Amino acid sequence: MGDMAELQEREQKLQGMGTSLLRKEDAKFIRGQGSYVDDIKLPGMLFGALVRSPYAHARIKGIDKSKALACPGVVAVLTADDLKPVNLHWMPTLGGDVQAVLADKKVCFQMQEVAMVLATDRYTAADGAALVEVDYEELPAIVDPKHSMDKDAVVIREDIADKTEVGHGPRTHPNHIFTWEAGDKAAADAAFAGAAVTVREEILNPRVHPCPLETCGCVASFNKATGHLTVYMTTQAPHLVRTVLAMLSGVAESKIRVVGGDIGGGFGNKVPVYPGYVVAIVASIVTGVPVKWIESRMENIGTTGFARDYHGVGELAADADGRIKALRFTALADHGAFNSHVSATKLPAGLFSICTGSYAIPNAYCRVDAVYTNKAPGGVAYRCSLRVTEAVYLIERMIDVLALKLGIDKAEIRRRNFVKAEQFPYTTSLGWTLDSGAYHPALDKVLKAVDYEGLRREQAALRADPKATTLMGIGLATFTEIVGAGPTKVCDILGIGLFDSCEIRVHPTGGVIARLGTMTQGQGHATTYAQIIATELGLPASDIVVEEGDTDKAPYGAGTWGSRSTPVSGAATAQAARKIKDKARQIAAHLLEVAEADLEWEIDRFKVKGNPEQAKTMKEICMVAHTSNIPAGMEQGLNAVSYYDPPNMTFPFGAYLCVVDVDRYTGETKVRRFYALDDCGTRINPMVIEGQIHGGLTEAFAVAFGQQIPFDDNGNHLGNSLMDYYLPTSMETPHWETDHTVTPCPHHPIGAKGVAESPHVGGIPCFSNAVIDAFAHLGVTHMDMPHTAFRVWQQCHALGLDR
Ligand code: MCN
Ligand code: CUM
Repeated sequence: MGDMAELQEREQKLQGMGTSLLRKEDAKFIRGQGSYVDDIKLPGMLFGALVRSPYAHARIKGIDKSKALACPGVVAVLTADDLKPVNLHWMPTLGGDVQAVLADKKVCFQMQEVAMVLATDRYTAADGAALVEVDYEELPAIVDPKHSMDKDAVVIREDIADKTEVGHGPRTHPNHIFTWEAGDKAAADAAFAGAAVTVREEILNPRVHPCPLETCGCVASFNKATGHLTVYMTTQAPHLVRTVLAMLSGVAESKIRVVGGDIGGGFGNKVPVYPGYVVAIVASIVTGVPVKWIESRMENIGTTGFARDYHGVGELAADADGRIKALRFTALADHGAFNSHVSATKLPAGLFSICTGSYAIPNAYCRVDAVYTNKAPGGVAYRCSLRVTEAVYLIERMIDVLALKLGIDKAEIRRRNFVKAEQFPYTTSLGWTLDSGAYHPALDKVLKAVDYEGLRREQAALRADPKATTLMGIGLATFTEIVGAGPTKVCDILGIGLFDSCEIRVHPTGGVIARLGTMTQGQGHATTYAQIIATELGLPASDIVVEEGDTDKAPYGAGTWGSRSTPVSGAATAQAARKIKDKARQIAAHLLEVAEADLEWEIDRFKVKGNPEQAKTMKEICMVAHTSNIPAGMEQGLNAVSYYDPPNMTFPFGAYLCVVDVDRYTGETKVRRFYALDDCGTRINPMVIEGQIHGGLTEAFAVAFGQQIPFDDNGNHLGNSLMDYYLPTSMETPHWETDHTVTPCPHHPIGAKGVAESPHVGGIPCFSNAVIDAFAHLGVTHMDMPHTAFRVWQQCHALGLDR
């Protein structure tokens, strides 16, 4: 017993994987000691403010800078003409397109960047921006993507009008970006033709915006004497940005340093390279002094990476007992005026092809047409795993529609179609190999926890009661995610494979510093990567420092998005630690004068098998590794680096259930209960996971019940301030109940899958399904998000429920 207690104590000291270690980074955040980009103040720094277009589509006939330049404190006004000599008026996007840095002859969306005013302080820069006079000639705007490819549609992108493709295959119209197809159309059509039942529904994912608390910004500092460029910026992918900047500016990549610093939320918004960054950099190169540019809230919501705007039609074919035979999906994707969102070269529709979900669907076909409109660019951002939100929304909505048509219970129809445990690894009809899963036990655990049968009985009783003032809805979502981009043979951006990295240095006294290619924005990486190393190396997490985001220090990686940090850099971390452990084992064998095979690892030390008194702790080995007492020919030190190219994506999954009460007179909805079971394989830090689930569910709640970016017919943005755009506070946010199962990832060194986006991806259809389920007995099969009180009331009113 004494031994057990001692082992436990040693294990506990490490605070390794599986423990809810409090977040190491929070000590500074809760004391207000974080350092965000706007906290950076460099001597002689100028401030940039952007002049933006009031029109969604217009020609620029002239720009008069004189009044702005006359304003005391204004130093310069930059326009596209000023960027032309350095060839920086256009830039490549992470989606294979080009984007105007400052509008060149015309603007293509409202609030597009037209000029930057540089001044000695932020207020003067804003005053100067108001004084720049731009002569516009307004053009008709295309707002509805359904009209982008009309015969007589106005050409939005004259710069590429003649191009037969923009990065992703042939174009059929000047406003067409690409067509992406997956699956076997003929086989799917045949399955539909022979099916006992088919269902069809228009499925819209409205345009939304992640709206992180900190807006985007940068401080660019070019040193004319050394030729070095340093950019402090809000970025989720500092290394990719550095590469883009090198391509753009011609400055050697070794002389460019991108520093991420602390980031107040990214949620996908901070992946792209925005014009504001580039103009600030040019301004610093030209003036030789540092230049700061920070977005306002309205600029952030109005111009930076939005999400979704997917206008789809879903169809399922099934036999009479609800076994799905085929899935078809076609969508029109509104990408705005430039195809600027991050997308792997071979995956222009992201990972949409995960849309077969958790189900064994033998035939599937999808087609997505992406088009330009006169709206801000973007499309993929917002805790989405790259179009997985749209995919999961499609399948989880459609399976409910099918259940309704057949009169089968919504849990039962899922159970009948799940990929079974013994079928893994399971290759879907759209080509992904789901590595592992245990869908039936997850769903059953949830149904039992909430007493599903009891809830359905309560619902039936309420429906039978003519005096009932509320409608009760029960929503389910049993989703499968795809995260961890990704295998470099499948995924690259601008030709760079999406591997990721970790470098570990162990110091003589056992302190460790680890540097990674990813970039935390609030996910808790300083804590969780340390926990992986703690368990792997037997050194306490408290003494392990994690550094990300400074490209001069960290090894190359593609950054933090698509929940890829754990699947890719988490694996690199374990691999690097294992290289160090291998060397430590050699040293231990040398010290103990035994063969390596005679050693066994125990928590924090190597012991001689059968002679447990003989042992060397990792701490002891750390010191010895820096002396002459190491095996002949071995080099000193305990350092390693790993570049990890994952063999496959990881496929976390979950079973969510939501109970919602709808007031039939006002359309107000109240989430009575939300139960979320997630399976992300091995859990590194249960508390951090819980935090991620709470955050993701809250964002799902926001999307399902209130967020949308509307435009009028002229392309005027109708909701880019927090007066209009819905951000739920603790008052509106429901209580979250969380649960888990653990199905380790078979191809990941520690068995972990990503988790951060699951709650968003799975949460949205769960809420929608709950709201629509409240009306299911009245023949309602679908309602579009967001389910605001007004919209839900309209449904009640149409059914005569409010009388
Ligand atoms: N984790 C764990 N065990 C696992 C999986 C994850 O303990 N099996 C922990 C990780 O160690 C990490 C966190 O959970 O601390 C999230 O890990 P992961 O799922 O790998 O996702 P990333 O770290 O790559 O985060 C990216 C993801 C994305 S794409 C968006 S969008 C989003 C999200 O993270 N943006 C966020 N969550 C966010 N949370 C905060 N606070 N701020 C954002 O901007
Ligand atoms: Cu799709 S939002 Mo996240 O992947 O940065």
